[in-house]
Amino acid sequence: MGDGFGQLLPRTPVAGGREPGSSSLDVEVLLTETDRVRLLRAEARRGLTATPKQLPPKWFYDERGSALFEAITREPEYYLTRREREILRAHAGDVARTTRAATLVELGSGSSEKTRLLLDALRDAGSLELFMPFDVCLPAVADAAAALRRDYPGLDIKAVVGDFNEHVRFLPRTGSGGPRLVAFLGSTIGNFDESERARFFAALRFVLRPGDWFLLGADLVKAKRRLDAAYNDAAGVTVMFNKNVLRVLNRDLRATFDEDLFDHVAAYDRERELVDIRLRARVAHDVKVRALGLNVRFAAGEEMRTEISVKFTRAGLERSLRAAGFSRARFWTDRAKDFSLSLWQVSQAR
Ligand code: AVJ
Repeated sequence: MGDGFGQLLPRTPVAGGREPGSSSLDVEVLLTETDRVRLLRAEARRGLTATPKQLPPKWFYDERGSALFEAITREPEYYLTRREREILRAHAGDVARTTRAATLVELGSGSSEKTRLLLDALRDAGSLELFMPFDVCLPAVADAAAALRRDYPGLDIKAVVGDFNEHVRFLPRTGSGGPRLVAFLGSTIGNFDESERARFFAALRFVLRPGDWFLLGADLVKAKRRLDAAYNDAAGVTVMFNKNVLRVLNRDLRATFDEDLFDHVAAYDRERELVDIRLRARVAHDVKVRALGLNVRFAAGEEMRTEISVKFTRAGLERSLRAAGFSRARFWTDRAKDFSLSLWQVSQAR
């Protein structure tokens, strides 16, 4: 991994070679391994000494966690990804023709698999020059970029490893200065609480210019039974995903978490319109976090929050995006109205 802020790693060799000059592939590391561990240390200390205990969800996503999340998206109960793909299949062409984007930035891109629908549409519209996948997980972005490079020769791909909360301000502009489209798909926005969400939209609005666009994938409020099932899949992949954060702490902070002493707990809270995801200690026990010199005491039944997954309504989304200075261009759902994809413009009146 990289070792300097903003360092440009050498071009990643791609199996099968590359045709010189056909396209370029770089991974820009805004969050180095050193930065990542420093941030993990600070956030783990804060979360494990707080009452109630909590850990931010971005720490699920090491290489194993990213793969486990991909596996969740294939589980029958986890409808989100399939619904979003249905909407993209139907409307990627509308997005491309409406925005005529020259740059596509994808925040929290992971495997960038659904993004191909957008890339295909933008390529057909003839406007796309640069694709920038942006994720906290270096292996995930590097692999995604390498795969895309093979399939989209001629497209510039600049992969960025960063924490999008902190690094949204580094959005690039192509030489031609054409419109930028920032895509934030998969309802990752659901991991933010109300104030984090407001801050994120405001920061994004601040870096966008008139003529730029924001495409948001957001899961919608629905029956509790379906939401509970989506976050408690029968195969137990979500359990492994949730507990993966403990492995990350064990490896990177030399902690002594025992996965078997915790249960996965996920339930939709109708009042707050979010799925609350936790790890509950089965018995009273202590965990050492050696890198922090910390002894963490868990009571029997004590719950530590590892994630929230907020569910949205159209009205709620419009309220928070308008408040941040966006105006709505389009709002789509799948046929079952489970999931939303919406396209926003920077408001002119400011
Ligand atoms: C990647 C944040 C959208 O909230 O549905 C899936 C993560 N957590 N199952 C979600 C997740 C448990 C997912 N997001």
